[in-house]
Amino acid sequence: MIEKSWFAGLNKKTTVAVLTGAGISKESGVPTFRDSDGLWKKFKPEELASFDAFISNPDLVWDWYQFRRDLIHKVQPNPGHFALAKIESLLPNFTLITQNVDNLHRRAGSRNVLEIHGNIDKNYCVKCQKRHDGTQFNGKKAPRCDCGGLVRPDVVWFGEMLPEKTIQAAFRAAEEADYFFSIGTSAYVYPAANLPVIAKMAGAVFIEINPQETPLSQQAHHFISMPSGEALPEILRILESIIL
Ligand code: BV8
Ligand code: ZN
Repeated sequence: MIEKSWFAGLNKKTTVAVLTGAGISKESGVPTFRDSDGLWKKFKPEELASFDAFISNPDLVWDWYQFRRDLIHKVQPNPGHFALAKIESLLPNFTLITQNVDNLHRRAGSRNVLEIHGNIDKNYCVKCQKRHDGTQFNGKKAPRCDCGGLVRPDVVWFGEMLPEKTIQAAFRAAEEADYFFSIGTSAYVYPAANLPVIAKMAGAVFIEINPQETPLSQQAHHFISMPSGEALPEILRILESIIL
């Protein structure tokens, strides 16, 4: 399944960029969005992950994020997250771009993480923009800021701009990558799904890890149809054997 020859010539100077999606957290017990048992099964994305949805039904959207926060706080990073953190420690030029808002990469020890869709543990007031990151909100109702404004999760909803500096850094990492891995993402949401294509067009070796085919699988130099929790430890072992 995974050939050592794919990584021939990879060394400490090699620039590597990785894009992850919800699939890398599946083996931690976090449901993905679009798998058959996914989060979108009951609700449509636009009904939950959009500003209009939040304003028209703040308690429903807030409660959905509370449900996900509570779940994420109970789970652990899995071997896929830990392997990526180890690979980062082997390679000085390594960038991890994630669409996930679940903090599991950082909890596994990854350091250079670009959270292009935000972070579920961060919040801010829609009226005065005051940050409410550390506050532990309990309860199902959308909390209010001391200015009276609604507090929202600091995640990127449909139709919202991605954090400018973060997405620019992600585009740069894709353009400069010698190797680009797309792991556990259905490559359905933009502009994230552009990143692997940008990398490949700029000359990177494009490797995709996903048990299912995606719209990008045909373009990958190597398509590894395995769960990331199995594939990444195997790739780590190969890299440890070739990087001196
Ligand atoms: C923007 C909120 C611009 C955070 C999310 C038409 C064409 C192109 C683009 C558009 C279009 N219409 C609209 C757009 C733009 C839109 C978009 O892409 N829409 C889609 C539906 C077509 N994008 C946006 O709106 C973005 N903003 O473009 O702004 C702009 C310009 C000017 C002015 C204003 C704005 C914002 C995008 C972010 C949306 N936010 N969620 C949250 O709640 O988490 S989207 C949601 O999907 C999550 O963020 C998630 O990160 C993202 C991607 O999902 P995946 O991570 O890929 O997860 P999924 O379930 O889909 O797939 C899981 C995969 O894992 C599967 O392939 C499965 O096979 C695999 N898997 C399963 N098990 C494993 C595994 N893999 C490995 N191992 C396993 N064990
Ligand atoms: Zn406020």
